Amino acid sequence: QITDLKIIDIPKVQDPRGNLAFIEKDIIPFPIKRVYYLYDVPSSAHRGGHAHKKLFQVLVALSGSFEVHLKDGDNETKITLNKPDKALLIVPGIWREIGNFSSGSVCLVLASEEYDEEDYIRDYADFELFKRT
Ligand code: T46
Repeated sequence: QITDLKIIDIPKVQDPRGNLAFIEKDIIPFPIKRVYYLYDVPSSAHRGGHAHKKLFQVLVALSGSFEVHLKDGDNETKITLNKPDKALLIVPGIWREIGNFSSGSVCLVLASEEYDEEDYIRDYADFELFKRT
C-alpha cells in the first residue's frame, strides 16, 4: 500500500434532474494551475508510464472507468476510478500507469503546475534513482 495517496470526496447535489458535483479550492490541497482531460481513449491504450518530480495532481473519472497503477519505489497499489464524485490525489514521486479505460470514459486531471516536460521522469530506472537520492 502507498500511504501518500488519498481519495478526496467531491461534494455533490443529488437531484432527480441529474446530479451536480462541484470542486472548490478548499477540497484540493494545492492551487490549481492547469486542467486537462483524457478522452476517446482506446480500451487497449496505456497512458502515463512516468512520475513527476514536483507536480501534484488530482484525477477524476468524469465518465466511465479506468485503472491507475501506482508505485512509490517500495510499494504498489491499483486504484479503479469509476465515480465522478471520487478524486484520486497523486503526490510527487509516484510512478503511474493508467489503463483499462472503458468505452467513453473521461479522465479529468487538476494539476498544481503548468505543463513542464522537465518535471517528468519517463524512465523507470531514473525513477528508482530519483527515489534513492
Ligand atoms: C499524467 C497523466 C495522468 C501538453 O502539451 N500539455 C499538457 O498539459 C499535457 C498533460 C501533455 N502535453 C503533451 C505532452 C505530450 O506530447 O501531450 C502529449 C501527451 O502527454 P503524455 O504522453 O504525458 O500523456 P499521458 O496521458 O501519458 O500523461 C498525462 C500527463 O502528462 C501526466 O502528467 O499524470 O496524463
